Amino acid sequence: MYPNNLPNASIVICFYNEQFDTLARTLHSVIDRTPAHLLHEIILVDDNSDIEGLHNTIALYIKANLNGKVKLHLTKKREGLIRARIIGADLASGEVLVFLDSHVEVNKDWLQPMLQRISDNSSNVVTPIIDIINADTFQYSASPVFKWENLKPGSLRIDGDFVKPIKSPTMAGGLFAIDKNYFNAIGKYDPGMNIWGGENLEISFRIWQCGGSLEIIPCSRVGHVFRKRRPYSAPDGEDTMTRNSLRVAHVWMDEYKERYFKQRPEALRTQYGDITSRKELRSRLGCKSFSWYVQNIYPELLSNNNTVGYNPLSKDNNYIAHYQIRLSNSGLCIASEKDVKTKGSLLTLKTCLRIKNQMWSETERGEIKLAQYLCLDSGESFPKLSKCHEMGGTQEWKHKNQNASPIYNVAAGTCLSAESASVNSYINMQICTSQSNKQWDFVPLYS
Ligand code: UD2
Ligand code: MN
Repeated sequence: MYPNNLPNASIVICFYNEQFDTLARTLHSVIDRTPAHLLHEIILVDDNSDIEGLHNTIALYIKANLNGKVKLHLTKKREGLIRARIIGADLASGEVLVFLDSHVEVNKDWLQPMLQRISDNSSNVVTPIIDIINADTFQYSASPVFKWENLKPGSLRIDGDFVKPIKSPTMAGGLFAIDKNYFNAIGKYDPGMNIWGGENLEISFRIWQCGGSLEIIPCSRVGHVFRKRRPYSAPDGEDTMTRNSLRVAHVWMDEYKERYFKQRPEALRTQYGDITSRKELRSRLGCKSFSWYVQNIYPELLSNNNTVGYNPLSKDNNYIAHYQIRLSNSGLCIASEKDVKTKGSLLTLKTCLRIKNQMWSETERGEIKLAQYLCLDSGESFPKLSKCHEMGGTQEWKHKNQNASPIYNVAAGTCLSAESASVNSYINMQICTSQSNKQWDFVPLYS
């Protein structure tokens, strides 16, 4: 049950070359599933799409079918999603801004629980749970990834716990709601960021360090099409993820930025533009340090043997389990294609046998090692065996410790998947779903 007097919302949707039907699905779902008195307007920002005729098609469609609620704006030049969102926000006149990607489907009662948290406190910034729309079939399914959030033990005890807001150190970036005045007061977005990437961390750090809070609202769910690759690049080929990340690091991360450079030494030579006005913003708002953020908002990062604070020189292996990894409802297990000591070896399915190249050991920090030697690493799209770097990320895995569990990689955000349920078929990394080729059993060894 939600109060009647919730603030109204301007929904800001930016797009560049979005497929027409996909965009129409986004718009119709918002109109169908948002109570009319809460939907102040939808602001659709066309970021100078260059698909012939697309803008016109959309303009005509809106005029014929959605007139009144949807306002279409065309940017003068390609701005990138960050500046396009600022443009959309500046055009908005509702009390709350809700940002959405252009390929989503909002679910039932998606907006009210977010508005309620914002009306409780205007510095609460909130996100829905992001469900999955399959990029091949466009079918909607519940997010399995959400289950992997690191919740404190005991935080899900009674039914009511499942609907409470969950504080989150960062957001994915695409889908969130924020009080409009608060958005303006904390400095919108960094307009020096180009095209795509990094703005989600920038706004997350800024919200926390400057006195707000960021939370996931489990009762609000929005499906998003996760694509296998990004279908566009920057017009001049710039690596905007690196540029934008550098701006985040230099403005918000204090001495912790050195850790970024340690991972990405080549970034020291990348241009990132002028950051004076963002540094001024930070001091004007009197924001806290990044070490305050790490210690108070994401202490798990320090205690988890994770990249920050973890001593990479320690070689002690605390094994917590030894098992074979069997594809559920099959007699096939994950094995290295080559010898267990061959770095870079890919993985395939073999008939389950208790032999060295099917014997996996899991460590306390979530690594899965073959024959207690090389680590299972998510790789680019094919997982492989790599030298253990003890830094988490691509070598940190999560699963449910029960049969038919997905095996999720923390850095990749995807799950182990068999190309097919047959001998010699390769293991790859895919978006986590409940399909049978992504369900694994842990068959204990030595028990
Ligand atoms: C994620 C976010 C996305 C953004 C991005 C990091 C989710 C679900 N998505 O990647 O919102 O935070 O991380 O930057 O959390 N667009 C433009 N102009 C451009 C490029 C993109 O308007 O130059 C639009 C695009 O059509 C889409 C939105 O911006 O509606 C986000 O882009 P995306 O879907 O390619 O990003 P995604 O989901 O891979
Ligand atoms: Mn997207």
